[in-house]
Amino acid sequence: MTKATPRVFSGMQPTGNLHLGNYLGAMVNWIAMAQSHESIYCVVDMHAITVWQDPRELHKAIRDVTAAYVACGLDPKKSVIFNQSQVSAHAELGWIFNCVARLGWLDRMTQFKEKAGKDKERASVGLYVYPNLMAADILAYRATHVPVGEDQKQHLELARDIAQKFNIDYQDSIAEAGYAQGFFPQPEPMITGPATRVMSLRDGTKKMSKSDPSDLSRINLTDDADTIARKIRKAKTDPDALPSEVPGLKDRPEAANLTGIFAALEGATVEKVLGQFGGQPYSSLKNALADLAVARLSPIAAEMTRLAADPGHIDAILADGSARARAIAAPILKDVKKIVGFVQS
Ligand code: AQP
Repeated sequence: MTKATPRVFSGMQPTGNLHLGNYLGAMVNWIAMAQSHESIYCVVDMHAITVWQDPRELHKAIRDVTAAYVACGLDPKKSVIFNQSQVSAHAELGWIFNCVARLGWLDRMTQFKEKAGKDKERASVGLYVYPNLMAADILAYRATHVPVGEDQKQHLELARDIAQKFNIDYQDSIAEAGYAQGFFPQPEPMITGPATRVMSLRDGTKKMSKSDPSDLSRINLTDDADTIARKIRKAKTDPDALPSEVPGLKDRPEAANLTGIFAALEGATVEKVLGQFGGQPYSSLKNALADLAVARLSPIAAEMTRLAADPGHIDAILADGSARARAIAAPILKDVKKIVGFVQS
């Protein structure tokens, strides 16, 4: 396989407010990886429209998510920050991957089944081929590392399958183009940290999600201190005291979720958190968690508000990022077209 230069790519959908799951599951790893790697972070607006988005709300959400990236600590001078629809390489490579991926592969995608629900005949075709576009997002830059939450593992495996099938299907053409060991790298999913799957505050068996109809199910990065404290106070719990050791969390999804969130925010292990709160009622953990979450998230919310007041500045970040992203993707897409056999006059 190609020994590609390390390059990080990831994205979030502007389908609403970013929440604690997006932050702990993905963003903290994005920030860490941006310190040591070339990094490209996208606001994936073309993915967002796989389910209906009101155009005015989408327009605002793209800017808000960009502001959240910066407010969380990404430096737009260091990382490439842009919105997907401004770089046509994603759509172009996505089409080619529609012709590489097999229907049987997409049929196995659990996220499509969850999002399409019972009436899959009415789901958009875009929602079905979403993983092919996601593979194109990553491979348009020949990215090698993809920091994501646990829910994206299956899509990442599909991106690896697409890269491999492309390399095999076109191996002669790839060699002729001067690539001795395949064209696309196998992108590595980076699913790390104590909160790779943050669960809903209303149901510890369901993922915390932007599209959950209950706002009480998630902590948004825009929530103020009182709202954060109220949501944590109202979080679902079971009737028992907290266990003192990790095996005691088995079959107690709400206890596991709240201690996991505390550990991730504090930068401690779950063992240590249980050492502190084991044997105590939930209220002591909830009070401490509310203080910790407010201390950690309030500065982000304040910075988002400051950035939101200047949409021109956000648009300038996206324009600059798009130009840099286009410059990286253009020669890669040119080679892909040559490998596939397209005439480029
Ligand atoms: N609950 C979560 N725990 C840990 N990581 C999570 N991520 C999302 N939810 C959690 C990670 O955040 C990144 C961006 O996700 P996305 O915007 O592409 O959409 P998603 O995964 O579909 O998240 P949502 O919030 O559930 O959005 P909707 O409701 O629009 O579908 C990804 O790395 C994801 O793993």
